[in-house]
Amino acid sequence: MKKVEHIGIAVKSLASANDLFTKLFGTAPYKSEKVEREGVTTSFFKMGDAKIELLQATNPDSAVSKFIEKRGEGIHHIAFEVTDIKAEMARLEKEGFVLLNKEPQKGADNKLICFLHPKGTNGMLVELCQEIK
Ligand code: CMX
Repeated sequence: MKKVEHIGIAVKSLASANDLFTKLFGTAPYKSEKVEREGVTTSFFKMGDAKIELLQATNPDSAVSKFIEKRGEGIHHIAFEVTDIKAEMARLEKEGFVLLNKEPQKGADNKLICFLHPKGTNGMLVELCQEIK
């Protein structure tokens, strides 16, 4: 893995969280994007070489809805940039980690992504992501 690409934060309201994080960081989000398949609307802030992604659920079955219901708002996942996501998925599966999907999926911000189950990673939801060229 190359670096922390972004940290995902689950929020109830993207509009009010955007205001709050704009005040906190002193800079506005550079983009907002809906990811239908994941049931989320996101916004992104630049933070040096990494990003902060705010996530609001778009439906009650979304992973983010369930997360907020069970654990409240807060850090939802940490995403790591990889060069070759398929190779990294194969390596991690061999190491015994539980991949949430067999093939890379199209995620927000022009990325191919794959999540690892948090039960196998000390309670932290890990996302692998590779920039789509
Ligand atoms: N971090 C840590 N633990 C988490 C978690 C998270 N983000 N989300 C769920 N869990 C925990 C729950 O607290 C629960 O723990 P307990 O059994 O101790 O109560 C356990 O995982 C199971 O949770 P659940 O609510 O019953 O939910 P599911 O098993 O249905 O799903 C998970 C859990 C991780 C497989 C699911 O949330 C998932 O597929 N996540 C990946 C996809 C995702 O999060 N998409 C949104 C982001 C999209 C983007 O960034 O583009």
